[in-house]
Amino acid sequence: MSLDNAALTIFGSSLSGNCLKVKWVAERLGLPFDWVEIDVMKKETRSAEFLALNPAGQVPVVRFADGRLLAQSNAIVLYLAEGSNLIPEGFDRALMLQWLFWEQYSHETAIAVLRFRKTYLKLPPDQIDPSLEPRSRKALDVMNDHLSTRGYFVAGRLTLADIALVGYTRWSHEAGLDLKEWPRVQAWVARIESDLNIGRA
Ligand SMILES: N[C@@H](CCC(=O)N[C@@H](CS)C(=O)NCC(=O)O)C(=O)O
Repeated sequence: MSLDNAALTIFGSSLSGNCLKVKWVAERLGLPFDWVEIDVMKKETRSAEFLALNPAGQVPVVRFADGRLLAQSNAIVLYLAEGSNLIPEGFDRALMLQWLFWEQYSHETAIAVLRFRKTYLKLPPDQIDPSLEPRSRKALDVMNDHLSTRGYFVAGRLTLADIALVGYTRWSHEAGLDLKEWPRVQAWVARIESDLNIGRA
C-alpha cells in the first residue's frame, strides 16, 4: 500500500513488542508515520480519549489519514505489508500466518506476560503464574528446533513471521530467560535485528 506523508499515526508504547513490530514494518516499507507514545504504566490505555480509539483499551492502534482505525498488531502489519516482499505467496503465506497465529496464542501470552510481570510490575516470584516460565521455554524450544534447518521462519527470507516473533523474543532476558540456552534463536534474533537496523535489546 502507499501512504501520503504522515498519513499514518501509530499509537504505541516503546515497551511493547506488539507496538514495535508495527513501527518496524512501517520503517521497512518506507511508510511515513507519526508515533504517539502511550504510557501503559500510567494506564493511559484506560482513558476515555484512548478508549475512543480502541474500546479494547490496548496498544497498538493505528489511525489512517481518513480517520479509519485498526487495532491488533498482526492485523495492522498484514494490512500495511500487503503486496510487499514481507508477505510471501501461496503456501508460504499460509505458513507465515501459521507463525503469526502461534505468536499471539502460544508465544506472546507466555514470554511477554512473564517479562511484564517480572521486569515492569516487579512482582515477587510467588505472585507470578508458575505456568508462564515452562510455556515460555516451550515456545523457545519450538523456535530453536524450527531454526535448525533455516535462517528465517518462512520462505528463506525476512517476512512478517520473523518481525512478529522477534518483538518479544529479543527481550527474553527480561523474562529471566537467557537465549544462550537457545543458540539458534539467539543467532536468529541478531540476524533480524540487523535486517531491521535495530539495536541489540
Ligand atoms: N493481541 C494484541 C495485544 C495487545 C496488547 O496486549 N497490548 C498491551 C501492550 S503489549 C496493552 O495495551 N496493555 C495495556 C492495557 O491492557 O491496558 C495485539 O497484538 O495488538
